[in-house]
Amino acid sequence: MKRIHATDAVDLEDGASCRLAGWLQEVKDLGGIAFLKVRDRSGVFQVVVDKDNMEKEYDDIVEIPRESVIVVEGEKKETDQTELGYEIVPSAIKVENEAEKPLPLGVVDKVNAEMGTRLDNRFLDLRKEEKRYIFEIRDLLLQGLRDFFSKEGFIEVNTPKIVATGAEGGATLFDVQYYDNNAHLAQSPQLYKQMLMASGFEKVYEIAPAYRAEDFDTIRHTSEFISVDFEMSFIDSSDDIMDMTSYMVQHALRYVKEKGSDILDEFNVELEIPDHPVKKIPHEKCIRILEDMGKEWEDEREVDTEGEKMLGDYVKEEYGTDFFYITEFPTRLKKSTFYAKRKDYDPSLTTYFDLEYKGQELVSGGQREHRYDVLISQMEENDLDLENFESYLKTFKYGMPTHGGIGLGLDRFVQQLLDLSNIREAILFPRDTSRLEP
Ligand code: AMO
Repeated sequence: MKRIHATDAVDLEDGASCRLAGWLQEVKDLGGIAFLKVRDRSGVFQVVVDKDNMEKEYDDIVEIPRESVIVVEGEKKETDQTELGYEIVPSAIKVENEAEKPLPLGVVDKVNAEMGTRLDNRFLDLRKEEKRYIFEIRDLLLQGLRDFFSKEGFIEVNTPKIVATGAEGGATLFDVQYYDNNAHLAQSPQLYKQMLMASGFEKVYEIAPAYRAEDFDTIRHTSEFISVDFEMSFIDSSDDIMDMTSYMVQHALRYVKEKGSDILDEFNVELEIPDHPVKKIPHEKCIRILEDMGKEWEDEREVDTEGEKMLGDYVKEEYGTDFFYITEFPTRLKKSTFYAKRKDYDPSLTTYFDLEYKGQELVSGGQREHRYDVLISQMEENDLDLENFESYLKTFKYGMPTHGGIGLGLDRFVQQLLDLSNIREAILFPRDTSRLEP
């Protein structure tokens, strides 16, 4: 007999034979009769074991440890005593894999274990329904993003993750021993996306891991994250990139709202789909707003983590939205890397922007400098060794269109969308300064 899910058995006729399987969540032994609660991906079903019918097996059945995998064959019996409206009267119960005792982490216990313990035993932690819901939303978000890119004519690409040079500065590069050479893990597909613009792909996107050797632990950084990147050519200005970014976020969130409303209800969050156009505030204006709000600067006048939070609150209050762009990042800031195109009318400003969501940076991007000579002088200004960028620079010498793009942190997107307290909640097996296992 083919195994069916707990929720599928709801549609069977009273008395029908069936075969179900799952994890033994709870055993209630009342002496002559025992109730087993068994969980599969769809829900929890109840099995009633009567000692009169299963005399030989009864004592062993009530001793099966919690979280063991069991297979139950029997008859469906309708009842109003269970959530699914039926229970199973078994003819056979087979233990497929017995769980050791004690469990390193409770699955249905009310007590909240520490995050470290949970992550050490992540496979058990993920058996909890509320944890799996996070990854169901993440799945929908990915589907929504891919749906958008495909409809907009973007080609999905895969660029190398073992690379010779970094796009985001040397400080956060992981080293890799690559045969006789020293290589790195890619911090961003940035340089490759740009090279593909010289190849005439015009619109590309990539959803892949990015690596940063962040030397601190925060609730919004990990050493490995999923970066959603796009790049497009023949743009007139960074406004084209911001428009595309807003449409992407709108489409993905609409998709999640449509397909995942049941799961969203479990999180008690109000899902905002941003209106177009999304509010844009130049960096310099952000600084003035923050000063009016009483912020003091430690050194550089820059929107830092605290500033982002304050601006998020300000925009929410003034404009009733969780989304806004910080635009025109000044050239002086570290964030404005060598490839950023500067404003024609004022080279002290770049065309770079961040999209902020609930007081935290979600997206970073802008128009790139596509003119070879200007790019070289910006790299020299940044003290970069041009030799390390030879294969990148070559692509600017034989016909490079105007172009730009963005990187969006998928894990952060899930975190902010579901109001999760820590980015690690949105990652199956997170990597950080102190975690390489599991
Ligand atoms: P940036 O470095 O700002 O830009 O990264 C883009 C987005 O990726 C997410 N992110 C992270 N998420 C989790 N842990 C981290 N350590 C981490 N670092 C970044 C953030 C961030 O907004 N090359 C540019 C993109 C481009 O211009 O195309 C880049 O990588 O959500």
